[in-house]
Amino acid sequence: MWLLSRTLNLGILAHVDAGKTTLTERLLFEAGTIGTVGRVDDGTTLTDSLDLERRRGITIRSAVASLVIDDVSVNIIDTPGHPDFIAEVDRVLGVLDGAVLVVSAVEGVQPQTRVLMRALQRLRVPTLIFINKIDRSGSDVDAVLRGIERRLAVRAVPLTRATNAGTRAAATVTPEPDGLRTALVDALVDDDHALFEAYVADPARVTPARLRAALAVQTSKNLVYPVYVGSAMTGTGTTELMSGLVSLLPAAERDDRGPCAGRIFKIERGARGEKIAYVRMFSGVLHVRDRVHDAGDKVTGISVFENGAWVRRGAVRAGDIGKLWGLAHVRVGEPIGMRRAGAEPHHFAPPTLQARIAPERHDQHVALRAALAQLAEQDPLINVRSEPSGELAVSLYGEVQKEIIEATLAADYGIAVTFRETTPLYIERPAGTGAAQETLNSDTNPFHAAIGLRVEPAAGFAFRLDVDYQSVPLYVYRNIDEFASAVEQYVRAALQEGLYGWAVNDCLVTMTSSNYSVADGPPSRRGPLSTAADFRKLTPLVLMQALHNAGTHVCEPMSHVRIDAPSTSMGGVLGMLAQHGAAVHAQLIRGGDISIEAELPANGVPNLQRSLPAVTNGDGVLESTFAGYQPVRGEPPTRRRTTPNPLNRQEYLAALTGQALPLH
Ligand SMILES: Nc1nc2c(ncn2[C@@H]2O[C@H](COP(=O)(O)OP(=O)(O)OP(=O)(O)O)[C@@H](O)[C@H]2O)c(=O)[nH]1
Ligand SMILES: [Mg+2]
Repeated sequence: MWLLSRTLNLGILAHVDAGKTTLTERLLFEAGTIGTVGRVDDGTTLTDSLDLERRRGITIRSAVASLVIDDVSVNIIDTPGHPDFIAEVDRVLGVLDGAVLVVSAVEGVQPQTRVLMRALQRLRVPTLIFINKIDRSGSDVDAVLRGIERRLAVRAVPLTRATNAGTRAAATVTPEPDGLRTALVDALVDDDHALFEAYVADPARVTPARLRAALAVQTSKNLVYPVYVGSAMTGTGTTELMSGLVSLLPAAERDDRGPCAGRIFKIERGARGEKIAYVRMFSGVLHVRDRVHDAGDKVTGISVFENGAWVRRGAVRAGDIGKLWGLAHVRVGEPIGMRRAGAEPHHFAPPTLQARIAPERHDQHVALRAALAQLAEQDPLINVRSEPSGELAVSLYGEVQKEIIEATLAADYGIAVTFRETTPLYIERPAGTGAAQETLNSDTNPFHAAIGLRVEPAAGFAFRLDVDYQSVPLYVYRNIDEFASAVEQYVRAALQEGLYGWAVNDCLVTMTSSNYSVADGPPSRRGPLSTAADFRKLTPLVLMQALHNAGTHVCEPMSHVRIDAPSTSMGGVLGMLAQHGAAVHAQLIRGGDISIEAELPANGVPNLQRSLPAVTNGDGVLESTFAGYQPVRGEPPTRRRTTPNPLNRQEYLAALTGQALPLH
């Protein structure tokens, strides 16, 4: 029924094994969507539905389910926690109204928890925190609360507490009203002056309802983080969490007005191999038979949630999540309907590794290429590259992702593959500032366009136009903004392969001059007319020259690792780290355990992961997070280009025209 007036698109996020899938299952059960509670350990949960997920007991792809709480339809997106699958979380972030960040009462705040919290804050997603597994021995809710305040650096307000934590009898209780009231006032007055004044004037007049309303407002602004405790396994504490979901997070009112706009956040293949795209609608209504994609694809079918179950319908409207059939060309992350600013930018660090991949059977090379293209469509960060040698290379986050790709290719496509060596995915950064330009009708410039570009170091990529509209061919581009975004696209494409063959990041590119020719009349009398192709082809030539003048540093991805292990294995762990050239930053000994933090080149992490069980008797745990890029020492590694190098003008021009082209 659409009759429910509000929808909440809710993400469940956490580090690996915190209990996201178990919590999702529990919420679905409590709300009556499912009649029995499945278990991750038995491979029977609703959201871990892939074969591989059930066999391995981990979540690989995000999955959507739905439940109804009061008058709110809650679409729950259960995400994977393993850092290798962060790309799945990335795509989901942009479609959320709110989130639950799960923290284990035993393991506490992990590096991945911090990565996720930072992303939620950046995107301003209102978030509740659920401290899970209070029934497990070793759980320490107070320590976890301190960890949340200190390591997540957020203002947390516990709304429930645990008794008998660490035992099967663990239960969630609500704090006594006066204590809760004081805690709420403490947490809220800093950002609510009216509340502060009312409280000072007469504490008794600040009602629980007023505090609750203030809490909802500040939660929706990411000023405070309500904390619930409980156990997804036994179900204690989940009812309180459910009431928090609908009272503290901002569910969207249904509103069909406005232009049709949504975003694709997941793609899967149906039973017959057909493509199914998951959309979250932001405004308007999308109907069956609407044409929504540049390629002219038409929506042929739509499913939406009604009372927790998928049903076929003729339309999906603002606030809702829908499954769409018929969009053969759509990719994850793309907008639907009204043009937004193109694909969404990524929220997490890029993959840092690449591996060559080859089919075991020689005759499956083409099939492998097609299969990888299909996987890349579901997972844009897989990024398949055809090496000049004809081999295929995929970018990767880590070993687990590699195993999953291998298993998926075998199970779904019948292709057995081997991965060749895993190597770092280096990047290049400009070493300084460099500029270059081409003028019209010069000996070196065969195109009917003229541009000047400057490249300089920056944090992230940016493009700027520093020319006025008179130097832009406005008969080709509708306005100067369209010109700017076209040139930016040419620049981005050219930066995929820098001086050493690696992608160039962290630079500001400025267009410093531009000119065009017309058949008769100013600015040039020497025609012929400039076309978009002239600008497109000239840009790489000028850009690479500017980059050459700037010079680049090849940089390697670094990882920050934390290893927790029994203290008896300290010597072994330190030795292993030294062997991998890791710089140890911190060592902590607590009870019989050690915790060591270190930094090393990212491509050493899979090796560490492999050696860890041996040096820790199988008791070591390693977590790694991306720690930025550092210039490599010594001879910079190179990667062979897949496109002709514009710095070699003859070759570049020859490739463009398909024949050797003499310069004037
Ligand atoms: N004792 C106890 N075990 C739990 C609880 N919640 C989850 N578990 C167990 O912890 C393990 C991981 O649970 P999952 O629900 O798969 O965790 P997850 O966060 O979804 O894991 P990934 O999706 O792989 O990141 C499983 O063995 C669960 O049975 C809990 O509240 N108490
Ligand atoms: Mg899971």
